[in-house]
Amino acid sequence: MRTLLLRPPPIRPLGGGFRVPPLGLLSLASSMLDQGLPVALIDAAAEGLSWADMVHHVRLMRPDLLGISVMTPVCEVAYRAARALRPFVRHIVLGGPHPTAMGREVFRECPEADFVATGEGEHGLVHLVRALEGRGGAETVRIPGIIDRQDDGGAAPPPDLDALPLPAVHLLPVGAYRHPLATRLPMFTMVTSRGCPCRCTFCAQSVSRTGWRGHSAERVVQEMGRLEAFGVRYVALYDDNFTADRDRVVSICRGLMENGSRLAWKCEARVDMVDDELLGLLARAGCKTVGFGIETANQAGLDRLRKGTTVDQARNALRQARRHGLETLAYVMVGIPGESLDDVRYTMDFCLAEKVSVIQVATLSALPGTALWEEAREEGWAFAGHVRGLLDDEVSRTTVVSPGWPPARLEAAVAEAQRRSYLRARFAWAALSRCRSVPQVAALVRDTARGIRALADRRVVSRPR
Ligand code: B12
Ligand code: SF4
Repeated sequence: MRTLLLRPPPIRPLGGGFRVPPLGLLSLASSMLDQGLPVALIDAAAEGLSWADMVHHVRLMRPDLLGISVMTPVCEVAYRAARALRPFVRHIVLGGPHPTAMGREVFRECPEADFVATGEGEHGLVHLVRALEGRGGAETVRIPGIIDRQDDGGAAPPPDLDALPLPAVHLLPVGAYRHPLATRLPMFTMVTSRGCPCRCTFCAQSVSRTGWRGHSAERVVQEMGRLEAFGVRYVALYDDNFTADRDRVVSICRGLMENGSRLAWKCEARVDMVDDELLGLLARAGCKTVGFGIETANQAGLDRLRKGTTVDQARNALRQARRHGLETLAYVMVGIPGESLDDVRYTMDFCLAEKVSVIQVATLSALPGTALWEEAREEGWAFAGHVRGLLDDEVSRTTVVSPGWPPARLEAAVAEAQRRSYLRARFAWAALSRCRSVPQVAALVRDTARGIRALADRRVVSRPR
């Protein structure tokens, strides 16, 4: 039984400064190997494969099972791959955040799919492969976490994180990955926890609907050490909420320092889940950048999104991080119901006054499964407009037309905020100082030119996390 897990190439190529590993597929592949099941993992985006190359590879491999990950705003990429590869594979399973939110509806959107995987997929995939091996063509599988055309196996229990095998990093082209904030190369990514204890209305969170669960500090230190031994020099931690358990973060930082780790890394945190002492410890343990979901500097806007934080907490967190020499990344949201263009300007003034290193501006977007999605449907808000990626044209997502934010106003506000964010000496200097090689400088120049062209087009733009 041959299984192929595949990330298709982008429809339009991403800028040279941004390409990160498909951690979900990597975790699935690692679990399969751990169970003695053969698996191939192709990151066509990182391998630089064209669509024709990808079809050629799969035609030669003829896998029995093809697995693809789907995110709502870019589901068309996954569906297009399923259509193109259908003739060369026996079964197709789609998993990830979009199938988790949509369930059986995915069969309608993508008739090529045979199975839909919901939630964290490690157990479901292993059981599906075993069932397909043994069932000799039966139509239904009834596995928790797997929906087939006849049956729904129900929810899969979330895996014990520390029981999952360490990621089989060798399956991916480690040297091909890039992140604009990486201060060194090679870089890789990791998640040390899944889920989040908070409930901001716009957040799809990850597929973990069970609150927050973390790997033990020992396991995190071990995994980072293994990446370092593999030659990786920078790690972007993609946890939704890295600092949710303060004691765990303290142990991770101490563990890294005791091991003499030389890794540089970044993480994401909530402004109410850091403090001066913790930020100092992060910096001493190799952290270079902390990303904060600032969203808005207006308390009413934060409350409207049920963010659960205050503007003072945001100011303190940004100042404390800076005091410890950390770069700060602020995620800012345009289109919050009840806010005006002046409110957005005020938020940008706030970030600029706090000398935030990178300000990422996005529009309010309602993803299925979120409280905002329900609110938008109940209130009859239109779903319209596309958010185009600054460096990646296929990062487009439906934007809600929330009260007070007709598309033209939203577009103008985003364009103005992005100009203020990206056309800044501080931003340019920080980006340049992160470059360690001539190709990195060349990629920066290319991406900058592309970004400036996009800004000049005045398209509604947003950059991925
Ligand atoms: C890293 C990341 C990225 C990376 C890389 C994504 C990738 N290909 O792996 C980058 C930065 C490129 C990215 C981009 C975007 N992202 Co993103 N991203 C994340 C982030 C922070 C971590 C993902 C991760 O690695 N998780 C850890 C792994 C272990 O979990 P996982 O990927 O969910 O995989 C598990 C399950 O989903 C399932 N599974 C996944 N795939 C499959 C496939 C099969 C066959 C099976 C059986 C199971 C299965 O099993 C896996 C193991 O348990 C998540 C938030 C989060 N914490 O999950 C957002 C998240 C996935 N991103 C999201 C979004 C919206 C985007 C963008 C569309 C953003 C935008 N502004 O437009 C872009 C799309 C860009 C593009 N062209 O593809 C949303 C998706 C919501 C949704 N309903 O689809 C999330 C959940 C963030 C959020 N809270 O809103 N993202
Ligand atoms: S936006 Fe951040 S803090 Fe809010 S629920 Fe999502 S991950 Fe948690």
